[in-house]
Amino acid sequence: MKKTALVTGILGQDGPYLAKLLLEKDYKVYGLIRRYSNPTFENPEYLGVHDQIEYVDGDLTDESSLINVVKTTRPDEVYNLAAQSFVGASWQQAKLTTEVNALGVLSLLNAIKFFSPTSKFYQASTSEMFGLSNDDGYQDEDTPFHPRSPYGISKVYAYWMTVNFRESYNMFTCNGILFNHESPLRGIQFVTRKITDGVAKIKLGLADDIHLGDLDPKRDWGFAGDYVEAMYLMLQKEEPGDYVIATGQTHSVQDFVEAAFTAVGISDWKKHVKLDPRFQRPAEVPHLRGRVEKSQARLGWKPKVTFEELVKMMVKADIERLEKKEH
Ligand code: F7E
Repeated sequence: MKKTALVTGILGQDGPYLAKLLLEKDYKVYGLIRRYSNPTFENPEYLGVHDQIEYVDGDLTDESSLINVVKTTRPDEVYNLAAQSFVGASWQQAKLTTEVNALGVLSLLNAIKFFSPTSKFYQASTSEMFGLSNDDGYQDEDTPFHPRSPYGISKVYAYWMTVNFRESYNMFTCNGILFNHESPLRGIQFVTRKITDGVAKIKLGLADDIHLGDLDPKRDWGFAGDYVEAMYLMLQKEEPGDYVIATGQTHSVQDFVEAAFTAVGISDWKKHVKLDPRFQRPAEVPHLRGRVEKSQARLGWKPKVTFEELVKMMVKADIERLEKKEH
């Protein structure tokens, strides 16, 4: 019998990468989608997995829809990747962010508990939960949380609810505490894609500059395609657990900018970058860097794509996209 997986957030960045991995392992993949008037399947199409996913209707803010989906699919594994995931928007839409990212997880866990209690559950937790907690400059599974945004706060709730269902009901639930992970499928409002799309446009003569909020924040950036493997590995373990997934290296936004301009042979990046207060956040997370000893030792997981390779991959994909559009 084929293994089955239900993936929420199937139209985002990670969903299609995870679906590709699971399909290669011969899973049947159900992808949860919200009722859009105009759904865009661009990301699953980009990875060539659109036709192999069975889409099911449901919304994290509607518990009855989740019950219906869990009851009818009874998946072996549930990967909850759906979220209002843009930190910057979470101040303006704090309640929506909480309803989707926090209460939505409670509803999904309840649906599993009552209608498919043996399903293994993966929760997309995040380094944004650490926020200001820097310890010795690294964060790991034991670092205390100090979230800095409504987004980070909503994810702390979901993290603990995931732990609590494990401890209270003996369910197989895991948190993957993923640090920033990027790819050509990254949404355009996130800083990496904003930069690579901007650099591609400047290179092709379609724009003059990129407006950014801040060049100083440091992030531990990895490749989304590598990170979905860690999600899968967590659910294959004998025992459930919580794992930090990161590269262990940190770079500033400015480092990313420089690398992206270098990738297209432009050395004078300062001419093209404007600081714009509209993109600053009310409270910033200054520095993130994950310590990955636990996931390397217990999952045997290691990132493969380096920072430089990631930047080049994204710039190249954006140039190709724009060239395709032009012709
Ligand atoms: O910002 C700074 C910004 O929006 C990165 C999400 O996947 O990763 C992501 O959250 C940094 C921040 O991602 C601009 O202030 C400067 O310090 O790409 P981002 P994020 O907020 O780190 C975590 C792990 C998640 O869980 C989230 O869902 O870049 N920054 N200037 C800017 N950021 C944006 N977006 N735009 C700017 O102009």
